[in-house]
Amino acid sequence: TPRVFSGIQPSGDLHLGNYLGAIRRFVPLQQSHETIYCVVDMHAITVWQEPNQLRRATREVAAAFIAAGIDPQKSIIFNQSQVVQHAELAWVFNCIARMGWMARMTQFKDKAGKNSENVSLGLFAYPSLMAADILLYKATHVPVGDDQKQHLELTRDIATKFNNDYRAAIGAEGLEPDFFPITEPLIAGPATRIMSLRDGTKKMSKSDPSDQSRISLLDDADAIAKKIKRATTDAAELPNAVEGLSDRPEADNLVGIFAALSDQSKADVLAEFGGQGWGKFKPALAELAVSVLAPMADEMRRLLDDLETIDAVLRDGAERARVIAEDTMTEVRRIVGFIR
Ligand code: AQP
Repeated sequence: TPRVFSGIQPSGDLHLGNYLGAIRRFVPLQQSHETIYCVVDMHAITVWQEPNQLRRATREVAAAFIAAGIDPQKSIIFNQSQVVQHAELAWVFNCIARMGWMARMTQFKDKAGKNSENVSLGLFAYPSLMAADILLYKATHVPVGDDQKQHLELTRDIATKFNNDYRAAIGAEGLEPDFFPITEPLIAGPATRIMSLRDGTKKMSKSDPSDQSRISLLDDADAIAKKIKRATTDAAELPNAVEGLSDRPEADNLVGIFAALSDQSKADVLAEFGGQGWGKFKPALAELAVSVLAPMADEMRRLLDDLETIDAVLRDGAERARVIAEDTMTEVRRIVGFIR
């Protein structure tokens, strides 16, 4: 059966980009795939996280999954650190991946900035842990936003090199020669890369210091409306066709958000709003965003009122994940030559 894995870091306030680029797309996959959705807390600590904040954010991501429509019975929902096999496989992959591959990762370069001597070793090794997350479950498909495309390619490189390096051992153990699958990214739709509301050339991000740059999933209706009203735009009217968005990143972003939230194409949105000014479009976008996000925020708050239930979902998910993870690790230990 095709199996889907994806993860979200509990590294700050979840935002509209995380929702449209990832979480929302997780929901329909439950019908066609076996689905595993992970709160990747071990990834989050690659940059400093205050422990209480990490706990809060971990439960918040789990609540967002459920509020968005992920069924904890049908899907496996858990936090990464409860399944120690992630760390174990990541170590093996640290010994498969090459320094040069890691050094080419644009997310590392962006996050490390000029000061790469003083970032954690974990931040450098991040994609190797991500490959372990995915391949531990032999996932065939990974729904992610566009920013994760390069990390997915690295996951494929790691799987290929592992399968090649250990070809003889894999055969000797009587296992499939394509031991790890070559995972396909699922990156599609009008919202693969939502941009900052303040700067149409920067992606909307949890770690942007400006709260005005993002719509958080727990923002109230008032905050959402204000942020959209203040969003940076040019002065021109909305174009009549998609081509007219090509060198207007802020306009392109807001039209893309409208399209994604209303399940339409950008062309459909422009058929309705082309030729009109921002004074018409922004209130309509705010109303639409509130109509989608407010019920979800209410449900998240309700779930976060009962931490025991959230923690039980994570614990139950971890138990189910561990069964699959341990099967894979048992084979990996044999392949690599670790004695048990
Ligand atoms: N702006 C975005 N547009 C579309 N998709 C996005 N994703 C993130 N930002 C956007 C997708 O959300 C999923 C979870 O991402 P993550 O938790 O691994 O964090 P990230 O990709 O590093 O981005 P963030 O949210 O900005 O976090 P920080 O600031 O902590 O790095 C992924 O599928 C991602 O593609």
